[in-house]
Amino acid sequence: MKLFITVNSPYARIVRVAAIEMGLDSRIDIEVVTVRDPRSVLLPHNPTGKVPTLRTDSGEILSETRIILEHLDALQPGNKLLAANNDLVGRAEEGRIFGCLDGVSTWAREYRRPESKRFQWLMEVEHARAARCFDFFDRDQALLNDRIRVAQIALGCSVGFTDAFLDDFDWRDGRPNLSAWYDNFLDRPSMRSTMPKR
Ligand SMILES: N[C@@H](CCC(=O)N[C@@H](CS)C(=O)NCC(=O)O)C(=O)O
Repeated sequence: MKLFITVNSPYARIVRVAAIEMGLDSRIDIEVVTVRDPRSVLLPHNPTGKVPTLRTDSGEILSETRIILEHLDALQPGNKLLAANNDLVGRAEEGRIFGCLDGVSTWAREYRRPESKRFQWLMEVEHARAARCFDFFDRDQALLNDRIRVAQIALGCSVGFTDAFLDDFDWRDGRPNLSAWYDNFLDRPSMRSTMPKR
């Protein structure tokens, strides 16, 4: 299999971390590509131009983090990392975390622009969304105390992305549980070996 990534994409990182935790990483070649680039080598494979993209062993091109995770989870014999269809509590958790990540990604995209070109209203909306979600996760003992699954991996990558790229958001402030959980989660080799690069 081949996984197309950018080194700082939190979505691609979720797939990379999950692949390591599933023991599938040795079966996956990683190719670093550019995005939002008309000459990106990804475009002939995937017209969306988005990472992560996975080329499967049978040559299918899969986009969207969750669809890629479903494929990988089906390939591995161990404990499944995605919540099962009938596990509504688990699916609700995953939905909240991916929704939060969509928000912090939007915020970071705006934050990368020169200050005079930032859309202030959008920055405020996304700041408020991230604060609400992080407060919620800080109180979610079931999430923070559970074994590693996709929800925990997505949370770790969302917090890691926030920590690396959203300097104006002191996400640890008032969130001791989430903060301690993240520091502990960061010790996993899968997280250490996929750190974003500023
Ligand atoms: N919904 C997608 C989001 C993936 C995504 O937005 N990836 C970003 C990088 S973090 C990307 O490829 N952006 C390039 C673009 O928007 O053209 C998923 O779940 O995989």
